Amino acid sequence: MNTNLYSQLQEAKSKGQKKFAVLIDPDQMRLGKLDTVLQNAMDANVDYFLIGGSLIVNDMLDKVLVGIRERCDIPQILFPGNSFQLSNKADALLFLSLISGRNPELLIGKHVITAPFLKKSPLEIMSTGYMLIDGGVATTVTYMSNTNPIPRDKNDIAVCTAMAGELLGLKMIYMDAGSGAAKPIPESMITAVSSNIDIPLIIGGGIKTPEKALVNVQSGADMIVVGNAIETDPSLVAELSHAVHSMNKKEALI
Ligand code: 1GP
Repeated sequence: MNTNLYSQLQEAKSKGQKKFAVLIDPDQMRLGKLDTVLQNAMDANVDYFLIGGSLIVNDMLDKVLVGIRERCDIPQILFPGNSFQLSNKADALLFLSLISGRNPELLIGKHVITAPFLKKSPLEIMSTGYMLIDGGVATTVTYMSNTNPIPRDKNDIAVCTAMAGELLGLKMIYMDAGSGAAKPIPESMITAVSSNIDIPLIIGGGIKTPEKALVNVQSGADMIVVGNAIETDPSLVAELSHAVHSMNKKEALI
């Protein structure tokens, strides 16, 4: 098990290096397609797999984690949609507090329930301030969380929310327009938030092109997450990963 992913992320951030993660929803990903995605991810030097979904309706979680582990060494980070999506077969867990919402269950309630399991677990726990941003359509996560996303033109609310998360001691901020968002998070909001916090900033939701992935890291994102677009077209992994990592090459040349 890999137990120092957070220090790797902090070090990468301090050097201006960008990370690319592929989101695998165990429900959506048929094992046949998983093979293609894994091979493409290894070929393209993908940094992490995020494993999770808002609504896992079958028991594929452990099967997918073991299937990935058998085939490759890319670290697996759980991105749980609820407190049942836990497994010690992953490397780490995004311990999410939904700080854009005002649903106490997702701010602290579920955390109390899962704490005894996590305290004993070998998973690396990464406490993360999770912020939903309006992505132009009602996404599963908005409905399931029973919260309102931050309006996409309210950069000041996003900045203050992220700053509060950092001051509360959360280790990362994940701004998400929701899986399958029609509109990804605007660059101006990414710039505003990233220039006001010192912890790693993850950006996801509705990113479909290498161009948008690149402009997001140029705007200050430290990690880009893509799910849907890769489920639809697994060959996109290479271009997306290359776009995110192209910033690292530029940094190295300076
Ligand atoms: C969703 O940020 C992730 O939580 C990824 O979104 O599936 O739209 O790429 P997509």
